[in-house]
Amino acid sequence: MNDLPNHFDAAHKVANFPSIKPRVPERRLEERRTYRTIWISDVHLGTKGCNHELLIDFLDHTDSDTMYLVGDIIDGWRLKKKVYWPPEHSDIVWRILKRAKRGTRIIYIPGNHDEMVRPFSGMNFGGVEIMRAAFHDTADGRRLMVLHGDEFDTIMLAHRWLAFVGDALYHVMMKLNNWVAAARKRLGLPYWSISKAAKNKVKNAVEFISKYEEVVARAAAERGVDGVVCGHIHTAEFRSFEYGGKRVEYWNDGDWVEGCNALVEHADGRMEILHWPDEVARRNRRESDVTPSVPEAA
Ligand SMILES: [Mn+2]
Repeated sequence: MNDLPNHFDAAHKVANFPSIKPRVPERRLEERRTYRTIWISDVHLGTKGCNHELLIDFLDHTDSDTMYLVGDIIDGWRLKKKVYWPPEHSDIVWRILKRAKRGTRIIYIPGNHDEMVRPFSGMNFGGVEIMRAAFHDTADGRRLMVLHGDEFDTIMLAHRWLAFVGDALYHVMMKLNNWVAAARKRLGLPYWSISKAAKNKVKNAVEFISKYEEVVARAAAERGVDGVVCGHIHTAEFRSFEYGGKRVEYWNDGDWVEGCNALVEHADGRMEILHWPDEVARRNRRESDVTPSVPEAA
């Protein structure tokens, strides 16, 4: 437990917010895009899998009236085994608390990896409201149910074997993913997720995801809402279903381990899944476009 003081120090720093400064300095507020709502989930703070660099970049380039943290924000399962908490993870917590302080409504719906937060549902910590699930009304009048999504795991019993095989394989793949990402970065190549590419090729995984999406959408239809927003399966997606002549939308906000996605609602109620590595690549291209060309020597 020689890592404990370090961990304690992180908690102490968060408690002393905002007297402390983040290690990665915040960008100017004027540079941010504003949305009505932002949903993110499956950040897995406390694990090496968390892509904190891209998430800090995302948080520094966006703002919203409301922000939903749709579960698995902190990975309590991994932290129980081994304490891993780099300063950038505190920076993320700092940025979320700072948003709350600036007036963003923050709703934190714990998932299965941060289930230790679930008993605090109904409470408010430094402007962060903790809820078991929520209903969100879009600007154009749709009612969406927001939950993490592990609630449907028991219904997916037939696919349980996949979860067992998946977990072991997943950690091997994540280690490989970090290694490839670091190598690609050194070579100046854009971020690319090995596990995401592999997952797309595995037929069973595709079937599992497809079935999961149907189960969740059906549950939303049964509750009479217009749609559902969830996370959990690390696969950002939009699908439209029809049950008894009524349209039901399925939105998954993805994750910050593999895909690095966020779901956003624009001022008019239009929703969009952002794939942040693409947004960064686009921004870098724009920046290189505006760089004046060096005149050639005569
Ligand atoms: Mn989960």
